[in-house]
Amino acid sequence: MVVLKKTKKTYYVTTPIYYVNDKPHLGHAYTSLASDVLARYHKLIGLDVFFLTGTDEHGQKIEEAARVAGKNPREFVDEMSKAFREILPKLNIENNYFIRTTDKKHEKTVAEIYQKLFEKGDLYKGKYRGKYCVSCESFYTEAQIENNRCPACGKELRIVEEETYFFRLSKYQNKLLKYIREHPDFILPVEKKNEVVAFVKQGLQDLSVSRASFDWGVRLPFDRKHISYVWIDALSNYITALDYSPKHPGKKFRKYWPAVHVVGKDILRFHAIYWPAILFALGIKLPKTIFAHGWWTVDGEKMSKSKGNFVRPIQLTERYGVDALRYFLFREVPFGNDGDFSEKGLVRRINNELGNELGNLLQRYLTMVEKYSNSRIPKISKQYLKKEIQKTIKDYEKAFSRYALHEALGVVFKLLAKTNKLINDKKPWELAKKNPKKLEVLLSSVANILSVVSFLLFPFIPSSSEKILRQLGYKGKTDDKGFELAKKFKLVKKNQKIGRKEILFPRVEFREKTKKEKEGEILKTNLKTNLNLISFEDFQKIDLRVAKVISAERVANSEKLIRLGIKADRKRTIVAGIYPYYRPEELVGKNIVIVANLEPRMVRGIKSEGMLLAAGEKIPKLVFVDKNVKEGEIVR
Ligand code: ME8
Repeated sequence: MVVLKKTKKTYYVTTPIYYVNDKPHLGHAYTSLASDVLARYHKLIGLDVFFLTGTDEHGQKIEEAARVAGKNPREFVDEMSKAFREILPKLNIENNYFIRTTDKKHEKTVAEIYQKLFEKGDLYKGKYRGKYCVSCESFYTEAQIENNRCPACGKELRIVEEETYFFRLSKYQNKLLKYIREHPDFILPVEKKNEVVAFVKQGLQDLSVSRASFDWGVRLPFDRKHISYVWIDALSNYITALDYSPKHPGKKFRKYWPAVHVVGKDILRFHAIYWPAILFALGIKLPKTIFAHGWWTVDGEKMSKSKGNFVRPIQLTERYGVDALRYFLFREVPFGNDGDFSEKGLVRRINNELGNELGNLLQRYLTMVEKYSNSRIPKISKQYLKKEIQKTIKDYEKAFSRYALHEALGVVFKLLAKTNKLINDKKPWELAKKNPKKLEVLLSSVANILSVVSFLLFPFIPSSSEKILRQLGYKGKTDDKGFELAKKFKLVKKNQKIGRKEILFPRVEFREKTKKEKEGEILKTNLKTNLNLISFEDFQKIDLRVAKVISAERVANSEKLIRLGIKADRKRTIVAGIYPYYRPEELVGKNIVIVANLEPRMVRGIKSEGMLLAAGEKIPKLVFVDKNVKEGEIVR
């Protein structure tokens, strides 16, 4: 007889892979936590889940960040990627795999993917000149640009011209529009889908996907001068992590693909346009859903280095606990909307909802069982609030199917409010004297409610849910089988002895930071990053001098570098990243200021002796000095 093994349905959820030029902050944690909530929920309903996260480590931006940190790229990405990996267990995130784009296996498959696209005729060599955002690593058309700013991140755009391979994105425009029309759950939420559709309808330009001007990436097998750049490399992580290769899709890929991609709204376009087109070209099914969530600000402001207002999730979890943060993030803001983080709001929800509605209910209940029932839970077939419980489960599942995570939490807390009210209305202290049978029904009913609630809250606050179940005396697993038992009111056994009582969410106090403390924090962050204070003696060591520019030319194969021949105290060469802000010819004859006693550095094989003074983070403006000042003069 052939025994057929029942195979479970699968569910594959991914986070974006994060750039390693930054340390993990609240925004990164949010996406990863959302994916963890989805992964845990789907495990609870019996699916075989694969949950992927990781880091995006190639590209010019990373190469530059490594240089600024004074490290070689390999050393730099190893260190930074570790920070993203290590934060996961601290947030109680249970991913199945952590991918790095510098993994050998990934790099090999990316090269194979390029090869396949090339052979298919979907890559061709050309030249581009266009407006380019270094930060998002993409080009934009005039129709998309306002005030020379990147439509995705708002940064200043540069004009760039280079030999490149193009991917035939435009070829897939109509196919993509048709696909989106026919698959209503492909891009969510709906408003975001509409934005994508409008964008595609404006007309898609072919996509530049290689560079010949730097090294840190995957070399293209059919043209070794070129390096992959960078969205094909990054997006492919979702399939290379499943051992996909164009030649052998692999068992894991066949089992788990297609994915649900959870992303921030900033990168929806890449996922909902580039990625599907690449998948069309490779002959792979498109993702099941791409869900774009909103953006977190902090006390109404964008998180940024200059403000020093990055919220670091671990500082919060050390103070308030992991579950409190997990709960807050998904209760505070409808999933898909933008939100504003405030510590005050977090404290409020901990005390009012987690502490009062959930924690106190449990304590109150356990005390009743100790006092009236010898620490054992009676088991009665009659169930109070039965209909409400069943409706809660249904509404909760419906909410999850729409990614309405805040609603899923909302319906559970509504049931908790009803349970608190039930206890108040039934007055157990009176029942104990007058009607012990009814008291048993109440105690049995509330145990069942708490067991169901523990499972419903498990995706959000896993360790607290387990603590509740232990206190109810349940010793089994928090898995799909346990959930089934709870739904049938069978999880709590007759006369089950309750466990040791433990306060789940102790009250927390919020103290507004004083202005001085806030300033202190900003100073501390700045000191850690770049604004180190120096002594007057140290300042005197810096030799600032006026220099005359004698010659200027662009460095070959570089987007930014200009080689300057200057004369200060003596003649020397300085290489500076100031193209296209300055044209070489406009600099010749000008008087500038240089740091004359900086250690020489090799830049693209050129010995650079010194540094120019310039102001402005985004667009450098050189410090020019009156022509009458003689070169070599000391600046003080
Ligand atoms: O874009 N609010 O990486 P990245 C909410 N490597 N979410 C935020 C956030 C905020 N303030 N800040 C960041 C990249 N995020 C590419 C992705 S995927 C193939 C390549 C989250 O490090 C959000 O999920 O810039 C956003 O999409 C992601 O971090 C961007 O991470």
